Amino acid sequence: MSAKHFVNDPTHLVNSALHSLTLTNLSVALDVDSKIIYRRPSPNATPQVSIISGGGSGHEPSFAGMVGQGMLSAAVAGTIFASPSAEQIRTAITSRVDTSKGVLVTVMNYTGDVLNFGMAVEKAKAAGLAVEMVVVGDDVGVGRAKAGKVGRRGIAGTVLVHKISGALAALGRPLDEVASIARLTAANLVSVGASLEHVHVPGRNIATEGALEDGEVEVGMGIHNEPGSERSKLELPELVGKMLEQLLNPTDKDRAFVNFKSSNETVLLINNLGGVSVLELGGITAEVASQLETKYGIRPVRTLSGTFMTSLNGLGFSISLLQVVPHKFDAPGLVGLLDASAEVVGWSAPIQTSTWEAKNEATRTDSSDITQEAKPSGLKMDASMAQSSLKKALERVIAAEPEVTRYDTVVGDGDCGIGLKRGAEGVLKHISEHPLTGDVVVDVAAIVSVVENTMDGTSGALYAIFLNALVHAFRTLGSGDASPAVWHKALKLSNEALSKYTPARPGDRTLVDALYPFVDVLGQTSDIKQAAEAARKAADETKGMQASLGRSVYVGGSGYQEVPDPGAWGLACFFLGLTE
Ligand SMILES: *[C@@H]1O[C@H](CO)[C@@H](O)[C@H](O)[C@H]1NC(C)=O
Ligand SMILES: *[C@@H]1O[C@H](CO)[C@@H](O)[C@H](O)[C@H]1NC(C)=O
Ligand SMILES: CC(=O)N[C@H]1CO[C@H](CO)[C@@H](O)[C@@H]1O
Repeated sequence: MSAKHFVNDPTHLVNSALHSLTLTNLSVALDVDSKIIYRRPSPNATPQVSIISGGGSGHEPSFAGMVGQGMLSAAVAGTIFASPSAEQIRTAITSRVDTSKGVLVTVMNYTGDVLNFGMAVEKAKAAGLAVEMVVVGDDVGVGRAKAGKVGRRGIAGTVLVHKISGALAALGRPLDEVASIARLTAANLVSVGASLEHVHVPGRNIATEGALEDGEVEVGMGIHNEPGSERSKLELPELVGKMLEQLLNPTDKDRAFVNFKSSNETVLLINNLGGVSVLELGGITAEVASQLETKYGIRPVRTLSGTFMTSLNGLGFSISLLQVVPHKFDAPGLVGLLDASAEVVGWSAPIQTSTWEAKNEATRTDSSDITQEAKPSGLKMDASMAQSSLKKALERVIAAEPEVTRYDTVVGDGDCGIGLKRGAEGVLKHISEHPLTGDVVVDVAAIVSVVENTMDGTSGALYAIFLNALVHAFRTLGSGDASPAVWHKALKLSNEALSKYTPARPGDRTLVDALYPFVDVLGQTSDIKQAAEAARKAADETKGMQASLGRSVYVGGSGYQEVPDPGAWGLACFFLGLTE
């Protein structure tokens, strides 16, 4: 359990979080004293049934984050994990929403919430308002026998009740219909959670009793650390298997709260309890979907995955399944109401009905890749001479591996030599199987893809960018003989291209220290021998240079004074090999 928080005063935390909703501007306002988030009145709004929900804080974005067009009209917040008072709720019902078409109060099945919301509803009714209350208990985590009088609790599936009833209310339907659709949704809904840890409430002492052991998962744990049905060490597939069994097994006398029929559509909601990475939630969603299909033949008509109802930063998730059933009101079906637009921060279901219904399963399988096939350029070099020079240069890089590795062990992480060797071996193999053609563009382009596939890390990317730029440069230089002057021009253009992607310049102790002098001297002398010698000298002079970029920056000590930069040295070896 992590007891580290940015805000440790729970009162300030709840109040400021509620305030934040008015900053992100959801056309909502905050009643500070009663901790109510409500939709701002708007003179042109058509009256609709108002929907109020709420409960303890710590479940964000439920409930305050669900207030806005298409969902809740107001949410009442208690302190963390504690019901709001009946007086706060009464204020919300009687004076923070439009009561002209009636009010639906939806609450989750917790003793304190049911009592306080119930008391407020009775008071409002006594005062003559049309109010209905719906209690949601979607959790199947604790079976009938064990739950006894406590009954089923409400968890993340409740959000679907809010969404569907909110959409019907937004269509202007009357209170009895809105309440009835909320009950219909709740009656066809099951959820179950699982967590790896209890959560810590900011400002409270850490309770160590009851903590889960490493690797243990509590199946059916509630959103306030309530115990579930069992604790065990389970891998995700087994865990999901167990959870789906609790949701779907029609012969489980202790559960089987909804009889899912194969003829009915199903909505799947995967909810993050607050502390699961988005990446892991994706992995969980995929596992759930796969088991639903293979074991139960269920392909959900909608799959929603995200953070809808948390338990603070709970390291867990819940699975909810809604059986889609028909209703008799003059409005879209449950799925249509689910898809209807809503302007609230807490609801995230960005996919539109038309996209879902298109069921587009097309993929791109076209494997032709224009970057792999270079067209001949007419820029020529002597193929057999180029082949033998390149072969020698690559062999020299391979031979230099122990030396480069030693330098990199002193000033880097030791992998530079191996990386260069892997690239050189790859190119060597390629040109022995596909000898150079003598067309500069075709030959360099062929090497680029080998380099891209064999070299990784920063230097792999630098070489790949440089060589791609070289192909491009040659292509712009027309046809004819690839003289040293043409090579110089192309190399110079490639240096410029490379410099757009790396700030490395001579003096920074990188491979650029060997590259620039080679290109410059080739331009001045048209003599590759002198150019290679200049690269060797410059690489040697990196001894003693302080690295401001690249591999050596993070390595301390004085090693940089004794050895050259391994990347520069490796490249110099290549140039020297060309001239052998
Ligand atoms: C809520 O809990 C009570 C017991 O407190 C139980 O009798 C009832 O069936 C539960 N309601 C729902 C909707 O699950
Ligand atoms: C789905 O289930 C309900 C009740 O279990 C049933 O009335 C309905 O006809 C079923 N089929 C469809 C397609 O909704
Ligand atoms: C942050 C932000 O956009 N706030 C705006 C919210 O809406 C009110 C009016 O409804 C503006 O005055 C705020 O600037």
